[in-house]
Amino acid sequence: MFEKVLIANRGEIALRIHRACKEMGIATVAVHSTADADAMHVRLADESVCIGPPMVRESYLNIPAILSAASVTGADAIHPGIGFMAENARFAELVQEHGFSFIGPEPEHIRIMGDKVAARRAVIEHDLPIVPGSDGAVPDMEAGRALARKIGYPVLVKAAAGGGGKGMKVAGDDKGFEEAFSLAKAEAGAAFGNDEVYIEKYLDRPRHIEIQLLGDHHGHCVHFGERDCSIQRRHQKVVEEAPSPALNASARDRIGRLAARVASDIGYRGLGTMEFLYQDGEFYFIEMNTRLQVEHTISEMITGVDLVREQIRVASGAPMGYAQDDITFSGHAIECRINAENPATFTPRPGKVENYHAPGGLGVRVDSAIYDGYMIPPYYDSLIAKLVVSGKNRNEALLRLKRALGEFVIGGVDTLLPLHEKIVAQPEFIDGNYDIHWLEKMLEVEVLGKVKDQE
Ligand code: MV4
Repeated sequence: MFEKVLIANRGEIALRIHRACKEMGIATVAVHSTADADAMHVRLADESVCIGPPMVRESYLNIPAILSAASVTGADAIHPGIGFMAENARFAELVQEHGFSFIGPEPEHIRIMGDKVAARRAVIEHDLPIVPGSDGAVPDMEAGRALARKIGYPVLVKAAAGGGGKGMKVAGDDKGFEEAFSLAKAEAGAAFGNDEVYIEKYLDRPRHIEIQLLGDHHGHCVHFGERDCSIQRRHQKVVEEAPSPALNASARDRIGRLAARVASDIGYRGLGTMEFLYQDGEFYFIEMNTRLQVEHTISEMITGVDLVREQIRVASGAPMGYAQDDITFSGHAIECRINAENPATFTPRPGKVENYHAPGGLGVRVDSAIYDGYMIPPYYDSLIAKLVVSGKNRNEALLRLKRALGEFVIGGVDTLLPLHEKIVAQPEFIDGNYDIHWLEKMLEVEVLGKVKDQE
């Protein structure tokens, strides 16, 4: 097992990883920018190294500075956390070439899954259901249009280097296709320096359901069930829950085992998540994330497994030591992402936190690195806390969520807390009856209501 881990991240996720390390008897090294000198992840770590100025290019994305910090502190492994270096295959390679363990998958798997065309090809060979679409990248407009007709409109043109919705355009007919194809290609080229695009049949009202996976270095893969991440705005998740209100135990078991089998077939190691769209009772693979995810917490609450601990264990080469049937599911969990943003416009609102009071009690977990008097810097992600509730069943989790939101006080800055209070009061949310467009529609109706009030 590792003796010292360098955590190449900040905020609540750096703290989350630090906590797992401490419980495993592993010393931690924090890295930080000059803007984060007073951050909680720096205070709690055993050692810390300043790696550069506030801008992420010069600090949290500064590979030589991070590797030097690992070297001077004598760390034997690097955990990339979420974002920043987590899905950078070249970083993973460099970490290994410098003699450290990378707490994540093999660089090869990061590379394959980062290319959405290669990802589709990799899983289709192993009989995972995918959205009907092109076999590979679409070479030109004519080939694309012919294929779009064959698949049947509407279709989506997606960037091979994409994910997160960038360079994605819907086409409803031949004329729309020409525009969508050129726009998607131009956007992809500008955003990723790679203008390869592919085509999929457009699903109009799916749910986003993802399967949490873990593979060890001995060919063994298991799943930890699904998370429903349909409640999002502009590709930013806002609320996640596990299990999905849309699945029954047999559907869960079927897709979970299938995903774990495919992960094992491709030799996947570490934590990973397969994303599916789910519509009319069918699953369609879209992408795989090769990292720990923000919403891993809800899978932990319904399985009782510390996923970060397991991720570190398998990265050290330890065999998993348990089988799929040893993972049992009980109860229900919901996570609310609390961002320091205006709850109507979603504009980031950095500033000083005042009157901070976190909720507590049975079934309530808050993962956060903020504290009373903390200055939220303007340079980084606006996620400042995750409120995670669990209960014996969905109704109990919902009641706890309402109660906990009522207790939560974060003064001095705008946060999404008022938005979450609105969401939990919506009948469709209470009934679990929502798809990926539901939150954006709810917000539209609200704005229209306000305009009417002014008239
Ligand atoms: C789709 C889709 C409908 N049909 N693919 C958005 C980002 C990327 N991860 C995949 N995305 C989508 N792919 C087909 N064939 C709709 C979306 C989509 C979406 C997916 C998951 C969660 C939120 C979303 C919001 C808008 C669109």
